[in-house]
Amino acid sequence: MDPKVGQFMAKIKAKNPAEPEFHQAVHEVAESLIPFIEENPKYKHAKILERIAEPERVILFRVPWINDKGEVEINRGFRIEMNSAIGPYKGGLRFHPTVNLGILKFLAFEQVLKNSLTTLPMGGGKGGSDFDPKGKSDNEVMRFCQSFMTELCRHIGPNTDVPAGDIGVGGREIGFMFGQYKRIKNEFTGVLTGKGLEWGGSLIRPEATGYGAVYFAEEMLKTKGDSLKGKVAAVSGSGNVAQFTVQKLTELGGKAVTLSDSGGSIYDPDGIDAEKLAWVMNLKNIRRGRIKEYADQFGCEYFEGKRPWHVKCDVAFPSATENEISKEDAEILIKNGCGVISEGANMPSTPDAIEVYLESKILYGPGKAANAGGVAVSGLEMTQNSMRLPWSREEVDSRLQTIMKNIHQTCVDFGKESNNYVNYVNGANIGGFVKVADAMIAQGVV
Ligand code: NDP
Ligand code: 2IT
Repeated sequence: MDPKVGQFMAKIKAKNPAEPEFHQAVHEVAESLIPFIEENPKYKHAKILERIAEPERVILFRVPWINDKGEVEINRGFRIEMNSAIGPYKGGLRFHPTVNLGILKFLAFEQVLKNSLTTLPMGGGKGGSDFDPKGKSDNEVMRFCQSFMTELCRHIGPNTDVPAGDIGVGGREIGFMFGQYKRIKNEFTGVLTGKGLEWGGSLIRPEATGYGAVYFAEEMLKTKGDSLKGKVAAVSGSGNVAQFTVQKLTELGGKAVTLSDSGGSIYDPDGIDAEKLAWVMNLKNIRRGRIKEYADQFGCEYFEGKRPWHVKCDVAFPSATENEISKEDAEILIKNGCGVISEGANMPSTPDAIEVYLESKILYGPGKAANAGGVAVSGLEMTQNSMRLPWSREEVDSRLQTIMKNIHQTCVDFGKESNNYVNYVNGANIGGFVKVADAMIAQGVV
């Protein structure tokens, strides 16, 4: 390890103990940025790297609510307001039992650079709760969301901090939270994104992260004169990002052969076509069932407790959660011929999996670039809310495609090595950093 990276990380770990995911995210960025900062001393003198690793504000609160049995339950709520140099804090809310401060700080840290890459004026934030929506009734989810927003509403606003969805937070939860915000503040504003179409939402926002990850893979392949047509893909997860990744991939002539959830993964070598995908959407978004049922329904293999990386594929779209591809998984993927990884999830690859990709010189699009389509269309939802004028599907999709192309180009501009290999990790980290860093310098020591 570069000794300067070692010294920097020792301070980060001492100051933020017991936050391994935060250390991991900062370490990856520091590896890219420290050599760049050495060559550009204005960033060093202004201590920009040290400043972006410290949240501007952390909000932590009690969320009491009453379950269907009439019992009091207590969860913990968080909002990390990480950086507002280039716009209001912006980023999702995650409801999952594993949520803690370190996980949300890693997500907020990544979000700052991701949002900068989108070219839109958005700062970075993230929040959520250790509440587990699984197995809860709609009424329980509503009471939880109302209690969560009763506290959160005093900290957010359309020009201050604009949350959205992430794991465990979709249209249903955004609706309950929006209703409570509006009731308390007596204001109908674009304070959340991912809203329903009838009440301020944007067309294509549900699709945007998955579509964007596919557009990004297509851009990477284009640099090799290739495309997704005819490619076989392994996709993990079966939630929002996974579903629309499969949809766009199929539209572009590729074939998705896997999906997963926390129970295990399915392998359907015939491909998850539009009809099967519609069935999955009903299973996951309406019936809220397990992916195992797909194997029973369509007569394919189910691997209990296993991730999907052992199957033969050309492209992988990790779309479930962090650290879901280990070094061994990465080696198997590459041995089986996988040459493209486009990360729909945030930080799905462990650091030594990333090392395997970079050594093998495959096309590797890290999450903060490849999954930025979601927050980008959230930014477009904010624009439409400000204008009080919705755009058509074609308009939003075309803007999304342009944004993904621009992000790809930024990665190439900042990440191309002397041997012409594009290191998208360096490209995304440095490309995202420069705009935020220059804005921070212009705004003084604040
Ligand atoms: P959803 O809640 O819609 O779906 C999450 C999926 O991942 C589910 O299939 C879930 O399975 C699975 N999953 C979640 N946690 C785990 C775990 N610990 N182990 C195994 N499987 C797990 O979330 P999204 O699709 O919105 O998010 C997926 C990823 O994409 C996350 O990393 C998120 O941060 C990232 N992302 C999301 C964006 C968005 O716009 N929604 C934007 C950019 C990134 P189960 O139901 O069994 O828990
Ligand atoms: O990780 C992410 O970029 C998101 N969950 C989406 C954030 C947003 O504000 O749309």
